[in-house]
Amino acid sequence: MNTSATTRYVSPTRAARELRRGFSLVELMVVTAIIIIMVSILLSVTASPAADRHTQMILSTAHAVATEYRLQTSVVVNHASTTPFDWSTAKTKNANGASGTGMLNGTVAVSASERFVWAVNQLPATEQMLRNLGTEVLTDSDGTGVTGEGFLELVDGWGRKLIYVSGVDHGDSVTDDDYLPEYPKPYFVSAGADGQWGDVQAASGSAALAQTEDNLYSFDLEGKMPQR
Ligand SMILES: [Ca+2]
Ligand SMILES: [Ca+2]
Repeated sequence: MNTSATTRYVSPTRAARELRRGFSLVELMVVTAIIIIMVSILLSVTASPAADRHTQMILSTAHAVATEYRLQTSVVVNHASTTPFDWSTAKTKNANGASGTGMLNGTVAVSASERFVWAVNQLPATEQMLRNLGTEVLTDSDGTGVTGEGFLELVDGWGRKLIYVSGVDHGDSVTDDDYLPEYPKPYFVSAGADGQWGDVQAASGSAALAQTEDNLYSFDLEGKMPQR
């Protein structure tokens, strides 16, 4: 189809003259500055999504591990108590021992996600699923005074520890409730790019609530939204 009938013909040399007349040095500098700003914005936007996508993959895998473990054992790892595992007995899989409510040798706190990893690592199938995430994701880089207390933890795409919860009821006494959405099933959460957990129950418009906005939750990947 010919669409050039209504287009005014401009010779190449005249077009070049008009182009040369059309742009002053100041205008070119402005255009260059705008391009530099746009490229820097693009780079800052694309840098985060890589970690974001990596975190979503980690959350998705962790959720699949929890599901597989539950299918094979009928056990949901409890984040808030010692049941169904007795932490007063020695833990030989990836730590020497633990006692009390998640305390290693009575002194080092073992987080809920570390208890989750310890539990699913007892099962070869789920241990392999976690191991496939790689040593940068399944790591033991926390601990007080020394690097690592002997329990592996899962970290997100920014290298920060994930939280595991087996279900949150804001009416109960779980102290982590302030930054965890109410959801009756197990889930994993990352603090997101800002590294801040925030407070899901904070007043609207508050800084604490805003910190929760980039948090990533494994239940969101299933298209399910919790009560907030
Ligand atoms: Ca650890
Ligand atoms: Ca956050």
